[in-house]
Amino acid sequence: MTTYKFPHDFLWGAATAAYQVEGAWNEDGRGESIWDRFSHTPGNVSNGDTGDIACNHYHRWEEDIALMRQLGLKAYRFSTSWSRVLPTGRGRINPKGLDFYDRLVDRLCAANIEPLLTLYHWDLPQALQDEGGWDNRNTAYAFADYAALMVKRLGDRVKYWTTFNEPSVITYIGFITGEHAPGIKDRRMAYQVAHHLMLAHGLGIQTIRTIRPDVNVGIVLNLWPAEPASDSAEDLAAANKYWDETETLFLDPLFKGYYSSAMYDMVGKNTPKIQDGDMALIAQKLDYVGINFYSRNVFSAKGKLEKIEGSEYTEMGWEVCAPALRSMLVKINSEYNLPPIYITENGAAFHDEVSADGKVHDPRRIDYLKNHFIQTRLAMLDGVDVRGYMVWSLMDNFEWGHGFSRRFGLTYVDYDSQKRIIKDSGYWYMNVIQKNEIDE
Ligand code: IFM
Repeated sequence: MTTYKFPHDFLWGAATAAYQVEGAWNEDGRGESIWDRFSHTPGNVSNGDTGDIACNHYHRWEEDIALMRQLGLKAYRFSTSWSRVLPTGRGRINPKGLDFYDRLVDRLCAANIEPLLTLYHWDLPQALQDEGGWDNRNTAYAFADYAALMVKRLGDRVKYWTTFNEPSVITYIGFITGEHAPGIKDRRMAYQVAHHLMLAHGLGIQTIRTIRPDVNVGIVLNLWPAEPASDSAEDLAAANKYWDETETLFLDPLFKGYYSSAMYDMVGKNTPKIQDGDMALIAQKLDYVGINFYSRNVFSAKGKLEKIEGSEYTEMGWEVCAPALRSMLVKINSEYNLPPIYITENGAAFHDEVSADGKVHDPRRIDYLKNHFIQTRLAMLDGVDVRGYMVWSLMDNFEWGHGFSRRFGLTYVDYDSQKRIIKDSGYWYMNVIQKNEIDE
């Protein structure tokens, strides 16, 4: 048996996002977001589900912090809803919205749980979308003002500030496939949005640092390594081409200060408008980078493989391949000059149900997490500076276009009664955190 020990200060935690858990979509002065508008439009979300109530975390936050304590979490990654604190995106402040996050942060600190705050997890105020949303450069400046508001209020207690969660999902799924809010299919707009997200990140970092130079600032990227189906040079070239055209879209500007030539070649006439000074803003030094990892893509010279013979797949249709996490961490660590890394999301959707014994037995999720923890530890031994791990997710929640049909939680949520039941994986994770090691 091998035992994998983690550093004593390794930050074990779990993550959620505002629209996926909060509910209370129109309570206490919250404004409409693009996800409210999108999910309320028939046909956009499976089963007509919406985040109107979700996990009702807005009302059950105390119970949820008690749950985090029970799990022994050292950290909690969550996002704030822009339209809850600034109902129309800028200008008029909603004090009740700010109070909600203030109480949440206070109680997390009292419970000795480190709050990791993300400012933007996809829920743009609808009022800003009506002015062009992320296609409009002004939205980046509105984001910086929102960041200022939040850091002034919470910066004395929140030490980790993330600007954006997964800019690539916003770009590709919000603006190319249109499967996420705002549901647009426009390649020109997508790449302009990508650049404005980067600009907003840069402005946000600058603003946060000016107000609170003592906090840590970063961004969260989701990366899907592209791996070749065989040792052939053709397959390798296909995998590398895909990686260069898609996965480096944000890594390059953030950590090299420029967009790659592969990106320009691919984007062609849809190249975004970039103003003088933008790239320097975008490439400011960060205190950390968050990596979200779920799966990999495999390529042959003929294109992306739909199924890998012999592989296990999650309910999302994503291949389970933990070693790809280690090799990807090693790759980006050698290709970029990165700050410390946090795994800010990792987890799996499997079919879960409450058994006759009242428990939720999810051995596949335990295996998934265990193997990914081990691969992360191996990457650390290879020299990658990983400081913490946030499991996605603390509890089952609204999985965007899939509604409530996909369960990622360490905790099962019965959406009718809102009862939370810690799954076997939650108890297993509790033990990992306590021992700070894993046996294989
Ligand atoms: O639920 C999402 C999360 O909001 C962002 N990262 C991926 C998760 C699973 O799809």
